[in-house]
Amino acid sequence: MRHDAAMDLAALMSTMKAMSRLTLPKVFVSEIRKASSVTLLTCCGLRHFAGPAGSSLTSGRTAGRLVIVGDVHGCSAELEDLLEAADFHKRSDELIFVGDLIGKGPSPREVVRIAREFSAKAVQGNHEYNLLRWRRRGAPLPDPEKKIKESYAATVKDLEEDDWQWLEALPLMLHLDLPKSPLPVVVVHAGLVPGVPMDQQKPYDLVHLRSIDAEGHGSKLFDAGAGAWAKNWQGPTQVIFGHDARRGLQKEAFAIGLDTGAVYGDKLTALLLPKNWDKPLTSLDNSHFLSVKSHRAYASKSDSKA
Ligand SMILES: [Mn+2]
Repeated sequence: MRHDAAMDLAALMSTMKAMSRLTLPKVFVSEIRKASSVTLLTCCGLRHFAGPAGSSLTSGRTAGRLVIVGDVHGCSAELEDLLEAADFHKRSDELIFVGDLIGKGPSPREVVRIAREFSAKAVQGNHEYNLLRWRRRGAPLPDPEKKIKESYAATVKDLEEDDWQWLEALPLMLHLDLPKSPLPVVVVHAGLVPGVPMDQQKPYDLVHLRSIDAEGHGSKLFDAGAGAWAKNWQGPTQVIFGHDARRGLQKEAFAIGLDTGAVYGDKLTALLLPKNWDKPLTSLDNSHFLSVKSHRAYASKSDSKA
């Protein structure tokens, strides 16, 4: 019996090594390594080796976290780095994106594939919003008359029908399930206009807003009169958002901005929010934020304001 278990372990390690040599994204290999020994061994047909109790294979978080990721923009390598650095555990953690998963960057399909594989939730960013609107008009490709942006054309070619269906189903606003939170928490891509009821916020603002102008209206511009919308937002709903790489990480009284410019060669950032979080988000400390460095710049900040 002991001999069998040793043989099976050797076979398992060999399988793992073989899998590592495949061109699987490292996040999946990492996920496989973290899977419980029972699942791992069952899937390999090796049922009688239980694995060492309490090892890294069997220990999992009980409460779990919401891992909320800033603007990825097709940077799949950085997304894999981030999930690995977060020690993301598919069984207990939940993956959430603040939108702009695609657009500008190198691997939109890969990012959508990771999101779907991990059963992630997400809101639409301005890039998803605009692409979906463009696609709904039924414009053929290539489409010189409608002047679809070059990077959009590449993205449209890259995505498959299943990916489009997944994107089509994304909402503009997501209410997070945090049963112990004293205040509601929502995710939107860009922002909310102070003074406007939640259910009357305009879709355009939800995916484009950056600032509040001198008259108190929403603006997509960086330097409108009253500054960042998040500084002007008085709650009580707490908002997690992206879209504003120029301002980078924002930690305001009722709003947290997570776009740290991954596609521009800066960083990709996640908020690691325990599912049993029971305080205002202002109580989050640095340990709840995780960033990974981009491999390189895939776009120039001067290319576009979006
Ligand atoms: Mn955006």
